[in-house]
Amino acid sequence: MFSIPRPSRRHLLVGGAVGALALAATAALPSTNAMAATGCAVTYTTNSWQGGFTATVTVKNLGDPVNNWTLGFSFPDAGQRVVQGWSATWQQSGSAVTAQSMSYNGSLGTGASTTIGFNGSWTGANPAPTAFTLNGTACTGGPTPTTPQPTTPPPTTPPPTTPPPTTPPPTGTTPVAINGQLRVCGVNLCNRYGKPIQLRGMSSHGLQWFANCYNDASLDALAKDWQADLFRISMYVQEQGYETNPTGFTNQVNSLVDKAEARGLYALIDFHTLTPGDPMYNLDRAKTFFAAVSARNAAKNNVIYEITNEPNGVSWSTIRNYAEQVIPVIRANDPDAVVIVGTRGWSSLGVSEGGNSDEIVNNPVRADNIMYTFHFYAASHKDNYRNEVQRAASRLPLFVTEFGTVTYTGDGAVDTASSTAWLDLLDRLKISYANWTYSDASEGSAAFRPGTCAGGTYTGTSVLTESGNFMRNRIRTPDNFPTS
Ligand code: IDC
Repeated sequence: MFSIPRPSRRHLLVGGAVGALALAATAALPSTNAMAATGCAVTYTTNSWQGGFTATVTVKNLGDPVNNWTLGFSFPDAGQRVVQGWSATWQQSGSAVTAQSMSYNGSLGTGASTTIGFNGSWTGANPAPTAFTLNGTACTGGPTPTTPQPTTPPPTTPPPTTPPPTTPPPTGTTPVAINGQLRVCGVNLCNRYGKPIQLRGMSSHGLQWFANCYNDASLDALAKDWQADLFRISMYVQEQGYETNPTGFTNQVNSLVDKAEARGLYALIDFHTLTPGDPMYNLDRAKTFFAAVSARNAAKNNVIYEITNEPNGVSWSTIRNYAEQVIPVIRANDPDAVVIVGTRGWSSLGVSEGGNSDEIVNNPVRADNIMYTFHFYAASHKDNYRNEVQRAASRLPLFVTEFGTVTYTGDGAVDTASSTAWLDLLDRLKISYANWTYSDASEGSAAFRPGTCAGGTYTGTSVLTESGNFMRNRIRTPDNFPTS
C-alpha cells in the first residue's frame, strides 16, 4: 500500500536487479467531462544473472474496466530477448515487446492488477524498460481521459488521498481458495499473487485396485486432519487400468477432481504410465484421455496435469516429442493449467539411467507453464540424487509428483533419515510433493494399515503405518502461503 504523493504527480517504481529506477510522470487528471478513462501503472522487477533473467511484470489498470489488454514496452538494450513467457502471449519484434492477455486474465476492473512474467536472455546489459503502454495508452501511473481531450489546464486540486484498490483478500482458507489458479513463474510454482508456493500432499495408489480408499471420508481426512494441499489421482494405464475401460476410468478421475475441489485441494491428474516405459506406446490414449479431462475440468482452478508418470528405457528426445504432442491437446481446452512432464529414468531427471538434468536444460519442452517431474524413494535414492535435484532446481521448474519413504519397490522399512533429508531439501527449495501412497496396500509405502479403507475411518494416528505417521506429521505443519 502506498499513499499518493502531492501535488498532482504520481510515481511509478520500476525496480530491477541492476538497481531501482524511479520514474516520475505528470499525469493529466481526468476532466469532469471525460467519457472514458484509460490509465495504467506497471512495475517491472528482475532476477538477473550472467546472460539470463526472470522478469515479473505487474500491470495495474487505472482507467475504466477492460476485457482484454496488450502491454507494450521496448527493451533498452539490443541484446535483450524474451525467451519463454507465462500468463500472456509474448511476442518480440526488434526491441519491441508485446504481451497479450489470456482468456483468464483479460478482464481488469478499475484498480485491478495482474502479474505476468517471462524468462529472458541478455548480452550487453540488462536495464529495465522505462516506458510501458496498455492498449496503446502510456502507463504514467494515473487515469487519462480518452474522449474528449481536456481543453482546460489540469486542475490544481490535490489527488484523492484514498489508496488505490488492491486485490481482495481470499474468501476461504483452503489451499485453493488462497492460492487460486497456479502458474509456473521462473523455476517456481506460483500462486495467483505471483508468489512461489510449495504444495504438500499425497498420491493415491492405483485406482483400479484401491477405489475403496477414495471417498468423502478419506478426502475429508486428507484435507482437514492431514491439512494437505494436494491429492494426486494415480490412474494407471496398463495393469488393468485405463486401457481396459477408458470411459470408466475417465469418469472416476473426474469424480475425484470434484471431491478435491469441494475440499479446496489441488488435484494432480496422473496418467500413470510405468510399463512399457516408452510414453509413445500410450500416445493415442493420452490424447484421448487428456482431451476429455481438460475439456471437462477447464473452468476449475485446482487441476494440474501430469502427462506421463515414469518414462524409462527411452531417450529424453522421445519424451519431449510425446510432451509436445500431448500438451497442445490440453492447452486447446484449458490454456492456463500447469502441465508436468516426466523425465528420463523413471522420472529421475535421467540419473537412474546414467544421465542428468543437462539434457532437459539443453533441450527443454517447447511449451510454457510446464514443470518437470522428479521421483525418489528415500531408502534407495540418496545423496547423488539430492545433489542433482539441488543443481537442477535453479534451472528447471521441478515437481516431485511421487516419492516414497521406503525403497523403490514400494515396500520395506521407512528410511527416516533419508526421508527427512529429502523433505528438508524440498521445503527449502519450495518444491511441491506427493507421497506414495494414500492407501492401505500391504506394503511399507502405504500410509494406512491394511484393512483401513474397509473400516471407513481415516482420521487420527491409530489407522496409520510408520510411513503414514511420518508423512502426516510433515504435511500437517502450517503452509503460510504468501497473499501479497
Ligand atoms: C508400485 C506399487 C505396487 C505395485 C507396483 C506395480 O507400490 O503395489 O505392485 O507399483 O504397479 C514407482 C511407480 C509406482 C510404484 C512405486 C513403488 O510410479 O507405480 O508402485 N514406484 O514401486 N516408481 C518408483 C517406485
